[in-house]
Amino acid sequence: VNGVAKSKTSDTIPVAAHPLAEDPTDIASNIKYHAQYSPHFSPLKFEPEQAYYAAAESVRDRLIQQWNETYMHYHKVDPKQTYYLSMEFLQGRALTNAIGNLDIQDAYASALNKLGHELEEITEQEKDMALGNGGLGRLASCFLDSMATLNLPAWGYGLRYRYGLFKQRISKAGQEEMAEDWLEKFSPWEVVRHDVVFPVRFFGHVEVLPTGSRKWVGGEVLQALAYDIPIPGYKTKNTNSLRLWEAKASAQDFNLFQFNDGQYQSAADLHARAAQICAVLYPGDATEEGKLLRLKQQFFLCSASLQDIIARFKERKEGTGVGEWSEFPTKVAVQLNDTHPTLAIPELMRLLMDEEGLGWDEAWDVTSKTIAYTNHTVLPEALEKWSQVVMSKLLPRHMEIIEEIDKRFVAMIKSTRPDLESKISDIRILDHNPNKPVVRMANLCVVSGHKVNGVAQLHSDILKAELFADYVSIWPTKFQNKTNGITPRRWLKFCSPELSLIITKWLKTDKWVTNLDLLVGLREFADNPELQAEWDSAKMANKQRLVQYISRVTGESIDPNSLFDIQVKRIHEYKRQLLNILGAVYRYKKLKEMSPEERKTTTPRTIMIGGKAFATYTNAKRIVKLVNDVGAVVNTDPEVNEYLKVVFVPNYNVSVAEVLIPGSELSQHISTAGMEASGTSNMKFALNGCLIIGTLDGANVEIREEVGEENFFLFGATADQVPQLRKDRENGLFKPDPRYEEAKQFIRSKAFGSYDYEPLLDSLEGNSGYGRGDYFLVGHDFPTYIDTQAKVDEAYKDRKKWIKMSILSTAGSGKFSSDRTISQYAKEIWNIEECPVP
Ligand code: 4GP
Repeated sequence: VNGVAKSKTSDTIPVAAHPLAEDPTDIASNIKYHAQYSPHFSPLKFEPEQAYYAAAESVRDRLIQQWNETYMHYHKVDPKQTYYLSMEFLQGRALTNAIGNLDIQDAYASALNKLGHELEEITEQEKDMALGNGGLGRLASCFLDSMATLNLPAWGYGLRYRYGLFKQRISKAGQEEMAEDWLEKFSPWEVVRHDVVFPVRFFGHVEVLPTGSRKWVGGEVLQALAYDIPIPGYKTKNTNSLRLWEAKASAQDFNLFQFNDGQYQSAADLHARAAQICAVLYPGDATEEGKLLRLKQQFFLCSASLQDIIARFKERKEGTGVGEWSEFPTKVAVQLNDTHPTLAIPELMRLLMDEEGLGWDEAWDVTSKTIAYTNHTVLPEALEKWSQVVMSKLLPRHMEIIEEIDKRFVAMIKSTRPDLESKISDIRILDHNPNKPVVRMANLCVVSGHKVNGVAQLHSDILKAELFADYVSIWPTKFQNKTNGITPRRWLKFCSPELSLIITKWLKTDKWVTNLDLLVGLREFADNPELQAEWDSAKMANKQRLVQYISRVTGESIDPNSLFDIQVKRIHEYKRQLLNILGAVYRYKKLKEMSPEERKTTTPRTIMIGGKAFATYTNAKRIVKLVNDVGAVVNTDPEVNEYLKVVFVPNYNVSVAEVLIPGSELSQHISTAGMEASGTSNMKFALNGCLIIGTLDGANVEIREEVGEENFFLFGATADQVPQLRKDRENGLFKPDPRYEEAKQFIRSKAFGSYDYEPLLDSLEGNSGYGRGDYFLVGHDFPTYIDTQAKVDEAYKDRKKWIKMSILSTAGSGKFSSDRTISQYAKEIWNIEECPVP
């Protein structure tokens, strides 16, 4: 069933080791069974690492059981199913999540106790499954959790990167990137599916058959091998799949003759090329080779996934005799997570026409009804454009299909919308710029998909008013908003168990875990001193945990009574970590100027910043270096370090977030308005009772509405002011605040070491020019940022009031459950329904 090893029977293993044991003694024996019989470790050792693998394998047995039942059930009912295609999934650790969702946490804790281990120590052994980069990858993983919890037939498809995203190390030079070896030992969560393999072709040419139909032949063919990760829902049997593809070459491609002749490399040439495909996420794309590799990765994901989806569609139709292709969109919804999987569009067209024999119109009808697209950013550099030359070489048949889609779109505009004729060159898919002809992937998605959505109200409004405005006039009902969400299981219940217990106690129910709107019930107790005291002590316990973590990974000792102020996200100029650190520099300078008495009246702060800078993004790396340099000076300055610490948290990932967020009190979401599509960590912080200092950007707008403006520290220009402010700047009308000049000057004075920060600071100067002119408006927003930070300092002095605001922040976060988001996708885009396993 579902290609999984037959379940073990009692004559091969002791009865007590039954995979579904409930009793801690039986679970302990099950764990021991895995420790002894799994081939991975010596049975003589049972140290935390072995205990982790053995415990994980015993949990996996349960997951596999439920996962098989789920598969069988979907197979029988044959509901419409969603497939979420994404180049990234940031799953984080699985063990805590799995036992939490299966509601067997306590049994596992006491089973491990019996074996001489602490659950917490065991879960710490697990490496994060680091198959993502940022927001859209973590969003995909939250979505998987919600899909299973809501009993929705919905799977994820991605790639099984050998090294995923890089591991960040901080040295004197700043950020260093290292390969993240998440598979160093093995992953107990994946089930390799030798029965699920599809060929994926690259290069070659198109042949015209005598029938007139076209066929893509030649080139090189790799094999896509499936690895399934079972995805359990919270307290439900439904266990969905995240299917990750690995690229392989077959034995025929191993040239034994060459090998025996000593030509080892060329003998295994295709095997080496296959290994490149799934080596890393986002290989550098400055070179032509890098670009080609990224395109190969994208196509590999799309082709393997669609062949699999089609095979399942046919399999479920078998025997009923109703294999009509027009039914396909009533059984299949494909969601493209940003433009990376856009090639799913021409690939589905190709499979339907060239492999299944459909005509263009029929194939187009099926494709456009099946596929929908989510946009996650308006940054121009992130809107993918692929060279037509490269595309024609790597995917000649797909290029033909894209050309045809483009041609038909242009013809449609000419015949039905003459008013748009002057804009055709902007809105068509192909950009025929003679210097660099490209395919515009976002345009291909909008033209071909049946729905397009943004990820927060403001972002969706901006898409409609700007980026996709002309398309809105053509297809007014195609565009939607789906405000992002986060799973309350991982991001509250499991990462902050103390706070969760308090919430459950005061709401007199734990139903909030699957109905987050219930949190609003906390509002009536926000002034209650008893709740406040409990809340305060739970937050303090989380802060203490964070203190220990920081000490362990950075050696820095931080004061748990200081205000914990956190900004964690990818390092990017638009996210403005530079504004944060300039603010810290200014704060430091002012503290230095104060008398010891005066200092005592200030609010002590620990500013923590974490995030990875893309390896080739020079300014982002300079920002990382600056944060570290400022920390090195401030934290060793005996005059001020009682009042201020600046800590760079290395190698930010999901597990690190699970320690940082529960211990946070203030978090910074300070992007230039209009540039952060949504943000999702803002939701996690707010849910954990952390107050936000932020701009009116992305989902901040909605968070502020929900938690109440009095519980949100707002500053900065609004999205509609930004264009004029940039123009003013260009016209030399910007008048910098003296405090801003002071902060920059302090860095220039080499107060934080001799590193050359001039190129970074220079990006803030001048009126315009590449990398200059303060495009992100740090200078404009600096004064209100500093003023608002002063308000934060004042508010923190009133402990009772702060705790009340914290409670109200959690109480107002109900909207941001990914269960809500996914229900909306299910109803308004996918048209799928729940299919609970009995
Ligand atoms: C991110 C956006 O930057 C972030 O605002 C949003 O919350 C997240 O997607 C999920 O929608 N974008 C990316 C990306 O991660 O690679 O473009």
